[in-house]
Amino acid sequence: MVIPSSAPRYALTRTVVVSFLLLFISFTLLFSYHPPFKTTLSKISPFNNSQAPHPPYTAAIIYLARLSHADELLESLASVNVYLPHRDPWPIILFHTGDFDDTPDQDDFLATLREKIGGASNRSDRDFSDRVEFVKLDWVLPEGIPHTKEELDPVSPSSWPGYHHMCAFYSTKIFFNPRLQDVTYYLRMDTDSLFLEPLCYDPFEVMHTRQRSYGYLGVGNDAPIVTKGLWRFLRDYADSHPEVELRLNASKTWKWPRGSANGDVDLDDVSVSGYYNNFEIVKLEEFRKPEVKEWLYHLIQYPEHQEKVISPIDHRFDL
Ligand SMILES: Nc1nc2c(ncn2[C@@H]2O[C@H](COP(=O)(O)OP(=O)(O)OP(=O)(O)O)[C@@H](O)[C@H]2O)c(=O)[nH]1
Ligand SMILES: *[C@@H]1O[C@H](CO)[C@@H](O)[C@H](O)[C@H]1NC(C)=O
Ligand SMILES: *[C@@H]1O[C@H](CO)[C@@H](O)[C@H](O)[C@H]1NC(C)=O
Ligand SMILES: *[C@@H]1O[C@H](CO)[C@@H](O)[C@H](O)[C@H]1NC(C)=O
Ligand SMILES: [Mg+2]
Repeated sequence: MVIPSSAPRYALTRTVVVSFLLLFISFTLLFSYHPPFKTTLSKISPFNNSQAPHPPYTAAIIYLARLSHADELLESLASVNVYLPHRDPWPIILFHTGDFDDTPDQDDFLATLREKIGGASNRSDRDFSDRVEFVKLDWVLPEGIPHTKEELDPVSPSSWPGYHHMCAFYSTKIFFNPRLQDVTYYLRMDTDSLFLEPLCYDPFEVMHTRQRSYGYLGVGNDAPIVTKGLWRFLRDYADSHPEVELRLNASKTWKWPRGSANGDVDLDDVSVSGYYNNFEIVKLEEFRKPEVKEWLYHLIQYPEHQEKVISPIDHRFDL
């Protein structure tokens, strides 16, 4: 796997950043390399929002929220309010798993938000806090894996199962979430993601006018401990999907790991590159294409696949 030496190395201390690596893989399968999003943005002139007609797309800013992280979420929302320009007052969707079920909890949160940002923003005719929506998610563990921490022995017991649900949500389920059905682009923010200075362009406009599918912050790689089995899974997938293998073969940036056939390299020690997606912009339609759905379908079947995983050294990798 080739990672440009200039690629930022983020301290990805949290485990199983599967969400971003799976996205990376999806996109590696789908698209040839695009230069990082930010390199293209400087060419775009600042957005002019005076009396612009409705754009031919819809957008949303999304978070996965929890009450325990309400303070940092408020900070993040305040930064969106102040620094993110927009041609339309797109909704801000706070996905949650029950923390905001009660209307008083929602009202309290919004009241605190209003207090924090000081009333109506100047940039839209709709108050910022009026754009906030709460959307409940029902998280269920996949069939085919043990459902207790003790039996499952997850790589990071302290973050089981929430973090793992989060990964499954952002890597597969989100593309088919009913609330996002008619949304063209979403911008994901984590509760600890912040805009630090004004953005001089509307990112959704940029995605649209430049016909982009994905915008991201950087490329990094996870500790191999959290991606065990992934290379073999990919290898199996490519074997059973020649059209995918053909695309991988043709890619200038994608490489199977070298040196794994002679026994020197255990694939489980080889890191997998992925997008660092605490901030990302996604064109949903791209992830709903049949060939991507097929990949996502295989991903969610993975617990069963694990049963038939083979020897740690796979000779087919000596390409
Ligand atoms: N509701 C809910 N939200 C969660 C849970 N775990 C993580 N999140 C949220 O999901 C988003 C992503 O989680 P992070 O902990 O930032 O995971 P990450 O981006 O892979 O890790 P970092 O690189 O350290 O940021 C954040 O907005 C979290 O607040 C959970 O168990 N429940
Ligand atoms: C912004 O757009 C409006 C309407 O299209 C136009 O009249 C105006 O001149 C534009 N302003 C700038 C600074 O480009
Ligand atoms: C909105 O903008 C006007 C001037 O353009 C300014 O006087 C006013 O204080 C602003 N209001 C807020 C809430 O920022
Ligand atoms: C991809 O490349 C490998 C190694 O050159 C080759 O064995 C394989 O047949 C190729 N696959 C396809 C689908 O072209
Ligand atoms: Mg994060």
